[in-house]
Amino acid sequence: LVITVLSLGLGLGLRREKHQIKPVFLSRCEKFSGNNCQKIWDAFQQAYVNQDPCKVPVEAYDPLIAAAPFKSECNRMLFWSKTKDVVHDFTEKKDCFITLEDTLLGSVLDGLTWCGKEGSSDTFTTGCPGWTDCENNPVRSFWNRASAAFAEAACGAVTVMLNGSIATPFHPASIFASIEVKKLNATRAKNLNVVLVTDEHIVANCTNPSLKDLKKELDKGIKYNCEEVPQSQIEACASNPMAPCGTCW
Ligand code: AVW
Repeated sequence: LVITVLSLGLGLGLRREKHQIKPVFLSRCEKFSGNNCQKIWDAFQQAYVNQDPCKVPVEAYDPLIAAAPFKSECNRMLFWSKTKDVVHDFTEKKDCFITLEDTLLGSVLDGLTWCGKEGSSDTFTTGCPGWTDCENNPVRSFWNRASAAFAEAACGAVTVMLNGSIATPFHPASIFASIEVKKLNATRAKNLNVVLVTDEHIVANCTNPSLKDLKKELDKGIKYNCEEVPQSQIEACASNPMAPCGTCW
């Protein structure tokens, strides 16, 4: 029994050690120079630590966004919805566009799960609410807040990659539709270029009704454009180091 309890305790201790979020946060953060990563970690933690993990509002992350604001990269900002893999394959290989996940906060927290607990100053990475378990969970509130700030910073020509293999490429429940489009401001953003990514099974083209809704929802003054582009063409361009950014589609 003593051995069982000991090894169980050790096992739990090791498992806890393995899932520590702070070293991951700091090492990812340090890859971006010129930032006080400890200060950014503190601003991150204060959003959810010692809170009920279903009661973390988006505003809880305001100090974090203030500690690591998004730069306006005119003509280079890329949004996406249901195209995560093709988009990040492209941005990893070619230095043409910046997605939220290429920024400091986005890359530091991409793929991570975290939450706090009332009466504790710890950060937990297991037993946290899932995306749809409750609306105001720490992970979902972060992505909603970060997406809003990223879209507010958008300027010049803005690009979004949408999925032409699904019936509703511009889905009202998506972060892109429910948050980002609403934050695009015509004084900064001049164009929205939709790249509708298609494969062999084209379900939606640029005449899709949901894209009419997208056009309607845009701030007056933002010019709308839509182009259907095969995924194979995007992948080929990503893999060709000689192809200039403007020639992929
Ligand atoms: P998405 P969005 N359960 O491909 O427009 C778990 O639909 O929403 O694109 N995770 C979820 C759920 C869910 N129901 N819904 C969304 N997510 C998470 C930030 C999950 O991590 C960038 F700037 C999924 O991979 C893009 O322009 C991700 O949200 C925009 O938001 C994307 O869902 C993409 O969001």
